[in-house]
Amino acid sequence: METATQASEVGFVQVLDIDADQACRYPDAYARLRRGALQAIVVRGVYSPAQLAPVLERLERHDPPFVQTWFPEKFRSWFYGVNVNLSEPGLPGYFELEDAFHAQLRQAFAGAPPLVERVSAILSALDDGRPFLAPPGPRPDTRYLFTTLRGHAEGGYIPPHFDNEQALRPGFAHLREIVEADMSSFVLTLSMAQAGGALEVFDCRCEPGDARMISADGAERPRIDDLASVAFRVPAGDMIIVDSGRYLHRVTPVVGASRRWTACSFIARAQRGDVNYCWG
Ligand SMILES: O=C(O)CCC(=O)C(=O)O
Repeated sequence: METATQASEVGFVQVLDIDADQACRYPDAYARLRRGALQAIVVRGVYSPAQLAPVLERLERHDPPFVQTWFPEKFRSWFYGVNVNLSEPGLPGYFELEDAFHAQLRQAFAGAPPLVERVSAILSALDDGRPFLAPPGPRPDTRYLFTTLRGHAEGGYIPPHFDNEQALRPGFAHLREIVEADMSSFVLTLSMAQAGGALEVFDCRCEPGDARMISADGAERPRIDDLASVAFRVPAGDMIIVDSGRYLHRVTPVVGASRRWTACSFIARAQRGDVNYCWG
């Protein structure tokens, strides 16, 4: 097992930067993220550029025909799949999409290791072998989408937020009953923007309960102007796992015509059972 000295400090952020094929040498990495000894883990070479080239070509053609949903219009970004955060209460129609979505994800990655298996195996190695699974849905034989794919067009961005804020969203009612309050996330870059499109993490941390208060109507949001920050531009094929529940973060505007494509999921421990849940 490696020790905390493997992490390096980037600004205020402690980052563990490793190769995907070395993940099993860091079985306590996720535990360190949870207890605040790390803020980010960068995993290199989850996919090679050669593996991603045909995937990207397909995503640009919208092939296979994933269900497409949108961020608020001004963010100039969309999902292949459905984001729980932005969904209606009760997630109408959501669970009916699950089979097709996961089958299409396999099709999109044909010729490369399937995304769910590849990413969950790496995450699991970083958490002492604990599984990372799509959460069970509210009805028998239903399941959440393990992830969503996201496209960000020129000018696309995501404003500053804490992922723990989403626990208050209407679509989160069922997840709130089955996951712990604190979330993290992974972002696997499928293609980078020419410039911008960075995941910028601010030196502003709050506990899950406080993030919920910040999200409440009329509450004052943190001002980013005076905050130190670290911007991660993660190359295609690499993945960042980040304490996005407790740290304020945003995606900076995409510059140039090349789209930023990612797979991104939120992660939390299950309230029951020694497993982690990932959903898009
Ligand atoms: O795409 C990223 O780098 C981060 C995404 C994010 O912050 C979110 O979806 O909440």
